[in-house]
Amino acid sequence: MVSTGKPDRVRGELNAAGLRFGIVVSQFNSFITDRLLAGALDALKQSGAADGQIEIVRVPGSFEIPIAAKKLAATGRFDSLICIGCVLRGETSHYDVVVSETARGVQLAQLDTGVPLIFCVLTCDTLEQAINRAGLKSGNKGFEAGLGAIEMGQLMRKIAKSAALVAGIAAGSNAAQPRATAARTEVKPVEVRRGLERRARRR
Ligand code: INI
Repeated sequence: MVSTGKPDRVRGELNAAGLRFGIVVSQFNSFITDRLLAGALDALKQSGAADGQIEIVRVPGSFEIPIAAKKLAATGRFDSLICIGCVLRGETSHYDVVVSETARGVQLAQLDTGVPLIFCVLTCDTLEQAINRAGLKSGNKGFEAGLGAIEMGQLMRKIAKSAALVAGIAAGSNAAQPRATAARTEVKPVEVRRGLERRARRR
């Protein structure tokens, strides 16, 4: 590659062809999460994904998203996953616990597995705010998550490809060394044997 002196910009294209997606959907506040799911599917399909490229898994609440997402990511079947949930602030501190543990769990799962997990868990004070973010006034966050899943899936493939290329080049230059070593160890016993044979004939 010829260097232009400018930093390389590596981005994933918004093309879902050939990518495999998993979607984990919380059933809690399904009135909202179903709309987010519809938005995510819309983004994937508009970008070229067929039904067979998408797997949908449902969990009881947002708190259960991380374990399901991690298990799915660990199968190696997906380029990226979308985590959909909606947590509404109530009177208790349960909201804070569910929000922070869900976010923490999803982040840990993507770092542990190396599979991008797009965080599409709405955390709102009111149902009205959630409705607005699920397609009414502020767009559909599920649609944005769908685009994020495509971009990250493509980006991961690009990074893996360039890493494999670099590893291949490195293996190519190192490969000469073990072969040479192997050749030396193969030749040596023959030379030693011939020397011994010559010496035996002289006697
Ligand atoms: N789960 C949600 O996804 N949203 C909520 O608003 C919510 N509230 O408010 O409690 C919620 N709770 C359930 C939680 O996610 C678990 O399913 C439950 O605690 C069992 O582990």
